[in-house]
Amino acid sequence: MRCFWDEAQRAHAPRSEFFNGALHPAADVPERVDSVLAAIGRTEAPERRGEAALLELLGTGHDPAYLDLLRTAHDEWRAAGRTGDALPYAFPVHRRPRDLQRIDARLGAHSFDTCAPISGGTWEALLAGTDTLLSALDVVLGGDHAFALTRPPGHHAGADYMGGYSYLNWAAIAALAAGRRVAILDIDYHHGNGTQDMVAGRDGLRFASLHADPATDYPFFWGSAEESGGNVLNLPLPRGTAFDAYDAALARACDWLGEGAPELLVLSFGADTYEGDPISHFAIRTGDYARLGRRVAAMGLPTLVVLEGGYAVDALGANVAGLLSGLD
Ligand code: SP5
Ligand code: ZN
Repeated sequence: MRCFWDEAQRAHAPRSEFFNGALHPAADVPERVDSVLAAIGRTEAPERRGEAALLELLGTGHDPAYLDLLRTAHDEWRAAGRTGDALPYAFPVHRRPRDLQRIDARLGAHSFDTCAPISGGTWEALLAGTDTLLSALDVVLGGDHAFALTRPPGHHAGADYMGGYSYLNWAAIAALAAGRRVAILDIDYHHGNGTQDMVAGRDGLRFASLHADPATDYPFFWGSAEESGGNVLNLPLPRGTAFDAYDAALARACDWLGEGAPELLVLSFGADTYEGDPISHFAIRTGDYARLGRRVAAMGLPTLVVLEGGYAVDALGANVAGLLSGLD
């Protein structure tokens, strides 16, 4: 399978995230990429499209004011006398007015948590990630499978908000840019809230997600079974879910997506379903990922795989390579 990755994506390197009342070392570390690269072998650098072209394309899914914040936030953070990563701490929960100038207000207005820090190189990495995504999408539009090594992840980001290590929603951007009937299947441990928000109600797109029950797990406010309907299917699973129950739910999701007669599949793949993941609670084993890949391949669709989570760094490469091997 053709795999795309741009070294400039390494420029995103935040140090910490805030949850459970404390700062923790960031779980989305750059070493995740090294683990994947070592396991999948050859990658291709994407074509560089330039900031103006990328901004125009991103603007079809994301709000221009939000993109402007991503572009300028770290400079403004420094101009405000801060050091380290930009992180919000105050949030307009009832959608208070947004024509705000202060960097803390802008960050809070476009975030739903304190887990998407912006480092000095975040914007550069996001542009490179967009190039990576688009080059992989081109391959899939030509009828083959492709893997976009998207780091940082994307599925928690909505049209105008970041959160959960996610800034740009790779799956939604690809689905919108494809201009075809697209099935989006999200098999990260966490619900793909941003993807759901960006594609719900859109003709020609279907979104199905397998994830930990939001009654017990992040992102809490999205992803219940009751939130299914129209072009959205949510299949929450209990903590401790292992291969057999997971695969049964996956089969159901694939069948439902197939009913939309999709022309291609976007797979939001997170390996944080792995039994050894440090922040998650499913029990998928390394050897299971190829079987999951085969289940997805049975849909018979050209497939774009984008990477979401997966924080057991040592096993991440084998888990990703396993999934990709099942698709081929
Ligand atoms: C893309 C992705 O997988 N994002 C996940 C973001 C989850 N961040 C929330 C952190 C809270 C984790 N709670 C960990 C408990 C550790 N024992
Ligand atoms: Zn996740």
